[in-house]
Amino acid sequence: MPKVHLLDYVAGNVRSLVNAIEKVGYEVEWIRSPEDVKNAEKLILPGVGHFGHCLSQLSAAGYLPALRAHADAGKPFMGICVGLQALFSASAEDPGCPGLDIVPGALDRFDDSVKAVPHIGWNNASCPTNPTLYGLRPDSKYYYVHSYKFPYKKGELEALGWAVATGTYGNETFVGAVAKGNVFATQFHPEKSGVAGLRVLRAFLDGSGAKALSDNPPTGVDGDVSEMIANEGLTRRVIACLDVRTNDQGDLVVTKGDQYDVREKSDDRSVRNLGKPVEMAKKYYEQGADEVTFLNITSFRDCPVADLPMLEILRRTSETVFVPLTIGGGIRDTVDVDGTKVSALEIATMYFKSGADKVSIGSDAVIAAEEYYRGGKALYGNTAIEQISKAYGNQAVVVSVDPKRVYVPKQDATRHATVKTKMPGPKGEEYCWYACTIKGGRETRDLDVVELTQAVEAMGAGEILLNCIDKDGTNSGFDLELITQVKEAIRIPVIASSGAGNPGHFFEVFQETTTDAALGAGMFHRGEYTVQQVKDHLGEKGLAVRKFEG
Ligand code: 1PR
Repeated sequence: MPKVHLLDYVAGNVRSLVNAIEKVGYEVEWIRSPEDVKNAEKLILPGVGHFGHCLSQLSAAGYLPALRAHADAGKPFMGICVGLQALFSASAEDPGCPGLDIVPGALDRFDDSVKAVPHIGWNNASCPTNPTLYGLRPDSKYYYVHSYKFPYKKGELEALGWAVATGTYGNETFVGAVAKGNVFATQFHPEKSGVAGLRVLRAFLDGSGAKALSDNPPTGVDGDVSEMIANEGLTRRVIACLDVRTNDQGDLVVTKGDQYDVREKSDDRSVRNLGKPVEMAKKYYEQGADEVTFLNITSFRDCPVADLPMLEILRRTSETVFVPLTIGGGIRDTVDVDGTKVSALEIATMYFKSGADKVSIGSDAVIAAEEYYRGGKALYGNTAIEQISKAYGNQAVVVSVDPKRVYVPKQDATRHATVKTKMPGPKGEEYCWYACTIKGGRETRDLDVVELTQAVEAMGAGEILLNCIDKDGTNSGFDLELITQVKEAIRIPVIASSGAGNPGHFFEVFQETTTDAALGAGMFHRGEYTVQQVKDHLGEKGLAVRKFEG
């Protein structure tokens, strides 16, 4: 197999990139020292996380001159995500840290006053001067996850000979990909962008992208770019969730509860078995799921370090599923069976190395939030959320919330943030607050969802997976009141979860709230609806969705 060199500086989930490269017929050789760069013909600089962290790691290890020399020598060079950002001169994320300065200009942060940041999801990369730049297509969508971006100004980079593809988030148009000569970089993750992303990787690896560009170099921006980018934007994200646990026979199965009770109603009360995790993840990928989430729902009982089957599930899934994978359950400091202490960061690292893109933290986030308020909102950098987000970036840390409704007769009957509800309580109570729980709903705490989500946002969580125990498995639609309350409290994206029973419920949650994504489980597992049907329905109702490219 032909080779490509990949720079390994511990930048998160490189396994997915390796899988994607192998899928398009290339073999990866690792660069482990600046000396190795000289032997590289085609070189990829992957990257997730923090601009300063990436650049200072590369600088400390002596890579920067070698990378510049590779690019100057005219050899194929590709940057991905922070690997694109590293090509610019600087970033507001770490103003004191210089970039490679191959592309002039400084990155800034998305404005979060009117939209959630990070920008997470499927967006365009449209290049008016070269519409098929490196296999890009104007009507395809690509997976982005970032808070910082290079703001697009018409003609600015083009005047310097760069071909530029853009995406639009809210009222901001940003650089999604740049190319000039032998250098190509994407802000999106081609390895997580399904078939559309594999096409881009192939165009870099087989040289067809660079050749087409040299045959047709950009000659300035023709036509009305604003018209081209008017159709762009983030699509509505539809996520399939698989709750996984060992059944009474010892097999790891996908299960699904009603209000978190996953045992059959029949006399034997066996664990409901809805299928095999890897096969089901692949099925949902092929139906067009924008992400797949695995929740190891009994991890609080088992020792996650010994829990090799979950790692194996990720490894196998990431070989065939080229959309983002999230893993939750048991991400906390723990002690292994042999007495060795293992930190949450080490557990997360194992998951990232096995193919996860994000980890989801449940119980441990509640405990950390309680500490945060007890300590007068002080941050010491010692929580799992802080440590993982510092190492891998905020976007890699999801907090999974398992709230339960607590009804009260009056708004001031509790110190907690209440909502006036359209679904009164058993005694006709008109108000409720949402109490956080731990251990899969088994323990309720004196902490409400507003307190929890604000605390974890301050700690560096990048996204909230908002379940609702009252709604879980009911097929009665999402809890719109809960979602609205949380969306108003925080700036990071929210995934609405629990209660989806048909495609109309997805439309309702996108229409009635400002949720950033919506997740379904039971209705997909029971085969009542496919992910494709949900997306078709959203599309028919006029919402932007990513079409699956087979
Ligand atoms: O606390 O960090 O070890 O994480 C444990 C994780 O396992 C948490 O994310 C928690 O939500 C999850 N979990 C624990 N027990 C259960 C259970 O069901 N008994 N599942 C559980 C949570 C809820 C959703 C579900 C939606 C959609 N699953 O993710 O997929 O409610 O369902 P629906 O569309 O069928 O209504 P830690």
